[in-house]
Amino acid sequence: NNGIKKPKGYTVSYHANPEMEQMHFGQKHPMKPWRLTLTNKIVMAYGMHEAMDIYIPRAASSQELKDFHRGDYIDFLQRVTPSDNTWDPDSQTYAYNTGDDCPIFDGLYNYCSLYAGASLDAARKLTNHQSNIAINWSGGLHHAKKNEASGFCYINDIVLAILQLLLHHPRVLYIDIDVHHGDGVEQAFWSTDRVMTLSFHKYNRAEFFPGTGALDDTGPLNNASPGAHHSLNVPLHDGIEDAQYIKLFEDVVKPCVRQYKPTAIVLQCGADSLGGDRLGCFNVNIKAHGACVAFVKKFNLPLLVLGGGGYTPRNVAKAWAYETSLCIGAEVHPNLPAHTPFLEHFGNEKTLFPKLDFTRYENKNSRVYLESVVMGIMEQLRYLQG
Ligand code: V1P
Ligand code: CA
Ligand code: ZN
Repeated sequence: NNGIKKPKGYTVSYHANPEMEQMHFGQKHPMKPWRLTLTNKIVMAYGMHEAMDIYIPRAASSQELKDFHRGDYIDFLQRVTPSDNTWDPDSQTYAYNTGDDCPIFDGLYNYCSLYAGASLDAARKLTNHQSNIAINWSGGLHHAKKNEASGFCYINDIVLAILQLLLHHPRVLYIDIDVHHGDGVEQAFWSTDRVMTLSFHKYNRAEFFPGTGALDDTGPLNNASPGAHHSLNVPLHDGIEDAQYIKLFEDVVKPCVRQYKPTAIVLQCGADSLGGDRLGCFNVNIKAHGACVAFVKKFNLPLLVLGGGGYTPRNVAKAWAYETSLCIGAEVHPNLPAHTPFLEHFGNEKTLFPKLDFTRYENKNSRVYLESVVMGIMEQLRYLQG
């Protein structure tokens, strides 16, 4: 089995329900649940499943979804079908912000309850000490709001999983390396100090989705609110490169952990921050993306690892398979195993670390700019109790 062994001294659990991989958002929609099949095939081809506890989690119940979401929204998701007319002529919108970004497709409710069920299962394995690092690549859907869908996200599995962790943990640190701002998670925990949210993202209020996540959006402005200074944002420009991204990540995450002292960490690993992504605009390679996962792992705290965005499926699958190997602490050969299913899908790039396409975005992040961002974060951290 390629000599991949269970890690010594800790347990990694992998939560994946293959039922949701078949779902379709529609022909032209960038979100392809099929990237999860590709990820799992690479993970299995390397024999990584031998080193982890594999779970096929049940779907979350509607009651579990309502722990965060409003009842009428969940009831809507449960009963709506593609043929229903959900257009509201008064507000000139579709119900609950469904539409082009968040279409109503066949099996939608099943899809939502499956990825949420997987994140809840993963969080519970952490809280009952059956796992030290729990992985759900189908989760990480950070834009969903209490009462509406947003940016390809319907149910906020991250919020549900953090609520589960909060039953046992006094402080949870949420880190989000998706190229988009983790607005739904930030909003859900905006006024509490029991969760610190930290998102790295491309920021341009007018031109890049969702338009929130400025450096000075750090929680309620009223210093008396416990949430003040507990939402952190790292706004970036196009084209950030490997060395810059890794240094920035470490320079920000390390002081956050030192000051906030979380007892568990949730890491959203959206792979649209990779170079060559169909929606993203960074120039980050798979090794550098993985370096963030490896860095967070070193804190030795209960760790929930989630997926998120990622719109060039062959790169998403390689990144998440590589990051699975980092969680296990296994060295894997850079060439994809010859027996990997769909190997033909990868064309000439039968390696975990392909040369990504960096031609589209020039690097607009100067050293001075990144230094000012780190300073801004440090300023916020000084408000926290040491
Ligand atoms: O920009 C928008 C909205 C639609 N406009 C009215 C503004 N939507 C983006 C949504 C991106 C969602 C990212 C999700 C995640 O963070 C987590 C899973 O990765 C959008 C884009 C874009 N280029 O930003 N929607 C679409 N493209 C889109 C394209 C084709 C079909 C449907 C949606
Ligand atoms: Ca982000
Ligand atoms: Zn994204």
